[in-house]
Amino acid sequence: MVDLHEIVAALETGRFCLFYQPKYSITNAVIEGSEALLRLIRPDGTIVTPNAFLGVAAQAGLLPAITRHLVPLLINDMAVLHNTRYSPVSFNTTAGDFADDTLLNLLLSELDRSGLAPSALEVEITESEAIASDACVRINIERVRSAGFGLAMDDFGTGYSSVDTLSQWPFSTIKIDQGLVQRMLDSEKCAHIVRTAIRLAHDLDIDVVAEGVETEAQYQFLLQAGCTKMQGYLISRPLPLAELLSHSEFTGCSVALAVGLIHIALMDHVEWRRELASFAVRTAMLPAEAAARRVHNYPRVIAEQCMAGRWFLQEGAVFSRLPDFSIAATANRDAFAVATEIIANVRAGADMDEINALLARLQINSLTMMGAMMNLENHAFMQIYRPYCVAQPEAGATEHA
Ligand code: G
Ligand code: MN
Repeated sequence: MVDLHEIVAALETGRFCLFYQPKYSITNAVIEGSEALLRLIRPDGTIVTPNAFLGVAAQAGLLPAITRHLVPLLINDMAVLHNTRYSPVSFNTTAGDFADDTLLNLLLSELDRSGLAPSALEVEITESEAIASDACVRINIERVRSAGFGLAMDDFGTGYSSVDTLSQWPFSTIKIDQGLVQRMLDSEKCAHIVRTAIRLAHDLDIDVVAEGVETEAQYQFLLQAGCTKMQGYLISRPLPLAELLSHSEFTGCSVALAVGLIHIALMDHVEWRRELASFAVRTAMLPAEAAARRVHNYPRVIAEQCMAGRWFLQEGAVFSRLPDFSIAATANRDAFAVATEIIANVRAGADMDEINALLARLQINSLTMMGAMMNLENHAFMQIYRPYCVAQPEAGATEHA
């Protein structure tokens, strides 16, 4: 362990430094960004990780001093990483670092001095104490976002990094705690929690990063659950800056495909259809001339704004040569066209029979869309699992040189 004397000495002699761990985009199959991680280098060259000293430093009230000490190092490194695949860089803070505006102002002035854009930096916040309700913290954290920095909730699922904090602060990313990731294949409960966290992020339209991914099996799970980014020893350990830059292209994962996003899009569609049907039935029961028929709280009806619609235009475009892709995209647009018709008819005073006929048409489009998406999912599974069959001979098979 590290004692207080050594921590103070490290601050004075500049023996704290930052290592960088790459983040991997599961959907784009490339490294996208990195996380800066604190390390203490002892005079004999041994590297000490934060769990050996953060407890002592926190008790002595030294965390804000350490965070501030790191900012100039961070910004210098960020200038080196600028325009590489390791940018944007995430920087770890605690909610306590934002009890006043010292850190925020330091980040802003150092960044300004460097000429880097705020979007090159993501501030990660761990909530180790329940200070989410502190007004100063809230104001400073809102300023982090309005300044243009990314804002990530670290260790989602543990401690005070809770769903309630997520509802109150303007996070742009959640990072799923590595403990959950490491238990998810052995515990059905953890698996549900991880899958739900991923869906929650998609529903809130924010990024989701799984931390501590160590095995190909964990990667497979995350890929299929619709997780978009990950970090962990499977990709790379945290590395000193120079080693990071000479780090060769990562080739560990079998295939990266946007298959998990098909599932997310299907869930989104089912929910959208339910909302629309519920709205249509409830409203069609009102008198034809009721003013409530014309209030503007309709479910969204723009095909390109739903998750499937966005998937067709973005990650799913790799499937565009398959017939099921156009079947699904057309049926999705048709479903939205019927939805628009339903809303117009409800406004115009349509009765239950007319609405039921339209809902039946909507259902045909929905089922066509979902069936074609499921075919694309099966196709993706074949692409995912084929490399394993080719690469791994059956048990007992002998190989001859
Ligand atoms: O608090 P946070 O979740 O940012 O923790 C990051 C720490 O986890 C770092 O100190 C890093 O060294 C460690 N770490 C990063 N990737 C892995 C991993 O795949 N497995 C384990 N066990 N630890 C990891
Ligand atoms: Mn972190």
